[in-house]
Amino acid sequence: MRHGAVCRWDTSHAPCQHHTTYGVALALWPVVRQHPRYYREGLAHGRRGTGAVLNDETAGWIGEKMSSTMDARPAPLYHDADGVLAPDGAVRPGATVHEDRALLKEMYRWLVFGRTYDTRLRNLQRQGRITTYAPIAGQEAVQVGCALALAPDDWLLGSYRDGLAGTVHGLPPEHVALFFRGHPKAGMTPPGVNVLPQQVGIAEQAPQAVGIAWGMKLRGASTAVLALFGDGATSEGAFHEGANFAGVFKVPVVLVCQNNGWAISVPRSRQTASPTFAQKAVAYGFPGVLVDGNDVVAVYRATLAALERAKRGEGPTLIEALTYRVGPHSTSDDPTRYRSDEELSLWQDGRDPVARMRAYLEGAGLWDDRRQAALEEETRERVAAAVRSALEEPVPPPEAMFDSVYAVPTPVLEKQRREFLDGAVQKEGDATHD
Ligand SMILES: Cc1ncc(C[n+]2csc(CCOP(=O)(O)OP(=O)(O)O)c2C)c(N)n1
Ligand SMILES: [Mg+2]
Repeated sequence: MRHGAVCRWDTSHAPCQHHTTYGVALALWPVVRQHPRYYREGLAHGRRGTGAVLNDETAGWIGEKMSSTMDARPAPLYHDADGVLAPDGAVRPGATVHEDRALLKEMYRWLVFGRTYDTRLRNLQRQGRITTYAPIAGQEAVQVGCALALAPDDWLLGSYRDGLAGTVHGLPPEHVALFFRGHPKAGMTPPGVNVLPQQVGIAEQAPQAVGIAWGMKLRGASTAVLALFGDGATSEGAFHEGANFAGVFKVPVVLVCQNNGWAISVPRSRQTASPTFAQKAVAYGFPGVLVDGNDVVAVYRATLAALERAKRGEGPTLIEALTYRVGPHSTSDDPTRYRSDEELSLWQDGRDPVARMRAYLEGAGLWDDRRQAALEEETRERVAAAVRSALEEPVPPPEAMFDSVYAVPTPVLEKQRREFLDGAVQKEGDATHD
């Protein structure tokens, strides 16, 4: 493991025993595959444990298959991305920051915007002015790093928690508040903004993104698609269907799994037995990359590399961004019932992505208190304007739910609209009669 890269098992980010073991296993592989006896013994060992059971015939068959496919395999598909910024904002040993200063400051501005808007939206829900809310705090670096790597013509798909990424990619910020207000205008993305509406169904973004990317490929476009989803989404069929199609048709898509440790109250350890989510890509025949999701520069680089690869026609990439949701799953959740204060403090106090970037910028002489005060003032105004716009948007009549479903409404939809309106008239009549 290269120095500074992220390790899923060792949170200190130092070279760790797991990687050493992994390395030894890989080094021994040529020996093992030439000696079917080792293979069988290994399988017998597996049988004594809780692993899957294979008979000897199958084992021999797998041995032959593996030998031929291993020889043809060019390079390992899974790797850890190099980290750039340590949690204290220092540049990791061996790393350099070569990004443009303006871009680095833009990253920080968006991180601060994300944190400020998030706090405001949580408060609005508490005041009963929006219906529900899924906080982003702790995950800002993934969303900002990914979205800034996109070209304006690329497409972005995200979940209920990915409004910040959408905003960075051009969605007017009031759309996020409108979404959590349950307002249909949230789904009406302005023309020219390549962001699909936020959605609650988990993992659905994967096959949708793959479909869009496939269309781009068929048209010979030089654009790509990025889909954001959570660790829990990888247990849905839609994730696997999307990933499989992406690999088979080699489409220009980047699938980004925000591993924030939890799927509501289900911990990562109950979501998968795989050591990483990133390595699931290997089974689908494309690269998987694990990146420190709280290091905005590392996320930006890993995403940019994956997008460039997609645009060169080399196919999809799965990125696992290791991060943490410091708030509740949603405003109806109480995380103190399923996770410890120690775990929260480890991430909230020790690995905050916003503080990390500020510390880096200050250390590099690119930021100071005066700039911070000006940014906070400007951000407060931007957030206030977005909230005002979202809350002032008039509530449409209920039958508006039939509008904008299709460009040309289908006969079934028209029938439903008529029935709904007749029912509404009927109810009014009943009420008058009473
Ligand atoms: C298809 C589908 N199944 C179940 C749910 C219920 N659900 C809502 S959020 C959630 C957990 C998602 O966890 P994860 O993918 O890790 O995303 P996170 O909320 O952590 O960002 C589930 C199961 C849903 N919204 N959609
Ligand atoms: Mg999650």
